[in-house]
Amino acid sequence: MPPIQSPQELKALPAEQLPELAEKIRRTLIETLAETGGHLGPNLGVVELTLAMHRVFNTPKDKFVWDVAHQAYVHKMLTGRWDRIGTIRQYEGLNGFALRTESEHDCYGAGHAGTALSAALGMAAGRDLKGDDDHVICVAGDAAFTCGPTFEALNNVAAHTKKLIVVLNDNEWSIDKNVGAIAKYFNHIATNTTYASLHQSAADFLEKVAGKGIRHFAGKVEETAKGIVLAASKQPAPTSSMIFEEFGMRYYGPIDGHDVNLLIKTFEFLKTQNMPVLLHIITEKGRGYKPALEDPGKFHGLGKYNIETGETQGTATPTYSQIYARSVTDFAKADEKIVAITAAMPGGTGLSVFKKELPQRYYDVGIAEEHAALFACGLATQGLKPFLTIYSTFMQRAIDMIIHDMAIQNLPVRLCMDRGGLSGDDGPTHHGLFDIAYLRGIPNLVHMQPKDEDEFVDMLWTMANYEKGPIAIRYPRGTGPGVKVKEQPSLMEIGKAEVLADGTDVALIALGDICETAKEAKQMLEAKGLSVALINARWIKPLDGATIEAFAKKAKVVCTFEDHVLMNGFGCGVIEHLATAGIDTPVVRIGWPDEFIEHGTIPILRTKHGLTAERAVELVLSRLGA
Ligand SMILES: Cc1ncc(C[n+]2csc(CCOP(=O)(O)OP(=O)(O)O)c2C)c(N)n1
Repeated sequence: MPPIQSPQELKALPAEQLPELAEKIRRTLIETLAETGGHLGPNLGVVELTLAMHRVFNTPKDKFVWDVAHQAYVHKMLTGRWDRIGTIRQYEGLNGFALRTESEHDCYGAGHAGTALSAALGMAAGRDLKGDDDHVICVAGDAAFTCGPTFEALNNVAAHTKKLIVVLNDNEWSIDKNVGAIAKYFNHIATNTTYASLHQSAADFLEKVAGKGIRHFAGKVEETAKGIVLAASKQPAPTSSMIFEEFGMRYYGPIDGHDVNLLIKTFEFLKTQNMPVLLHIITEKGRGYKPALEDPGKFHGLGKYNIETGETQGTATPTYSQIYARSVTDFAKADEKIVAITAAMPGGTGLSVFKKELPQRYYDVGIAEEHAALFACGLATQGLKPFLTIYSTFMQRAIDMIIHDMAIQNLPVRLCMDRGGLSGDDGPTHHGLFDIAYLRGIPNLVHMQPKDEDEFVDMLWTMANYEKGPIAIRYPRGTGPGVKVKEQPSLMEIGKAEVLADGTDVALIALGDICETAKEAKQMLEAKGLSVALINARWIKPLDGATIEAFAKKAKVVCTFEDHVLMNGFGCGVIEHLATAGIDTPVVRIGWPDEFIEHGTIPILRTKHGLTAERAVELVLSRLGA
C-alpha cells in the first residue's frame, strides 16, 4: 500500500483496508522515530482515531485542535506530510507539534498542555457568529484534564456554543502515570460495571445513525467495549450523570479507541448533534510496539532507540537534571523540611529519584504549574522548604503566582527551572528563553545560573539554606562541561560574580554554560594581542554591580553572553546597571534575537543565530574599530 498523500486519498480507500493502513502507519512511525526520536507512544495510540477523524471530517474546512499536539504525527502523515515524516524535529524539517505555518490542516499550534479546549471553543463560537457550518473537533488526553485552563473552558462550553466535539483520549498516562482525582474518576468510568448502561445508550445512538439491523452491530459494540474494559474495579460507581453532563455536554463512551469502524460510525453520529458532546475513548499509549507498551513513560518522547530492544543511549556524564535530582534528594535526607514538587514531569526533571527515596515529601500535582506554584507557597508558610521543579518554558504559566503570592509575601520557594536556555528539537514552544525577562523585574527575587556542574550543586545548596524569600535557578537541558562535583557543596555569596581572568582591553561577562563560548572568544581575542578579562556572572539578580563596574571602567568594550533572548535579558541588566552608574563603555551582547527560534540541534541553531565565539569576536573588534 503506497503512502497516503491527502485526506481525499484516505477517504477513497475501501473501509476494509483501514486496518492494514493503521498497521503501515505504526510501522512507519516505529522505524522512522528510531532514527529521529520523537513522541512515539502518544502517536501509536491515536492511529485509528486520526484515521476515523479524517474519514468523517474535512480539514481544513473542519478544524482539528490537538491538545499539546505531540500526538499530531499521524495527522501530519495523512495531510500531505507523510514523505517528510523522517525530518520531524530536525532543523528545517517538520515541527514536532501542530504548527499553523506548516500546513493549512494545522488550524492551531501548541506544545504546552491544556490549551485545546479553550481554543476549540473560541473557534466554535467564532464559527457560530459568522454563521458557518464547519465542525470543530478537540482532541485532549486524560492529562489535559489536570490542567486549570481545560476546566476553565469546560465551565464555558455550554454557554458559548451548541456544536463542538471533544474527544477525551484516555490512556491513563500523562508522561508518567496520570495523577489526581480526575485520573481516578476516568478510571472508575472505564472500569465500572455502570459502563454497561452507557453502552446501551451507545447502541441507541448508533441505531439512530445506521437504522435497522444496527442492534446486531450494537451487540458487537458491547463486546468490543467489554474487551477494552480494564480489570474490574472495587470502587463505588461514579454518579450516573457524568461530570461532563453537569457541565452541559452530552457524554458518550467509553468506547474502544482502536476500533476504527466504531469510531467512524460514532463520529458520523456525533456530527449530527446540536449540543456540545464529549466522546470518551480508551486507547493504549504505545499500541503495537512492545517496548513502548512496557515502558509508556520512556516512550512518551525520546531520542533515537534500537528498534529490536527499545534501548536508548545514555550520556557519558550525568545531565543537569540527574545532578539536580540526586543533590536535592540527598539534601532532603539530611533536612526533613525539604519537599519536592513536580507538575507531571518526574522523569524529565529527574525527580523520580526523589519520589522513590522520599515518597512522603514528593508531590506530583499534574500538569498544573499555576497550582504547583501556589501549593509551594502554602508549604513555605508552614516552614517547609519547597523545591518547585518546573521547566523554564512551563514556569511561564505561573508568573502571576510568582509575583502575587511568592514575591509580594516574600515566601522562600526555590524555583528550579530545568531546560533554561534553548531546548533544541522541540522548538519555539519549548525553548526556555524568557525566564530572565519575566523574573528580572520582580522585587525580592534572587535568580542565578551556574557555569558548570560543581557550581550548580553549590547553588542548589545555597538555595536549600536560603530563607529570606523566593530564589530561582535556571540550568540547561542535557549535560554540562563535565566538571566533577566535589564531595561537600559550599555556600555561595549571593550576588558575587567569579572573576576568571583579569584584562584591560575587553571584559567578557558570561552567564551559565555559555561561559565555555566566552572562553573560546577570550583565546581568539588574545591571539590578536588584546588583554581580555573573563567574568562568570553567576547572579542575574542581584547583579554583581561592583565587579561589573570595575571591569567595565578598565575595558574599552564589554561583551555579555547568555542563553536567553537579548530583549530584557542578562546583558540588558548589565547595560542598565552601567548606564545608571554613568559608565559609558560600549556593551555588545551575545544571546538570542527578538524572534521565535525554530527547532533544530543546539549547535546548528547557535551557529545560525550567532551565539558563537566567532560572532563575539566580530562584535568586539568592530566596536574597537579594529
Ligand atoms: C504546560 C505544560 N506542562 C507540561 C508539559 C509536558 N507534557 C507534554 S505531554 C504531557 C502529558 C500529556 O498527557 P496526555 O494529555 O494524557 O496525552 P498522552 O501523551 O497520554 O496521549 C506533558 C506533561 C506540557 N506540554 N505543557
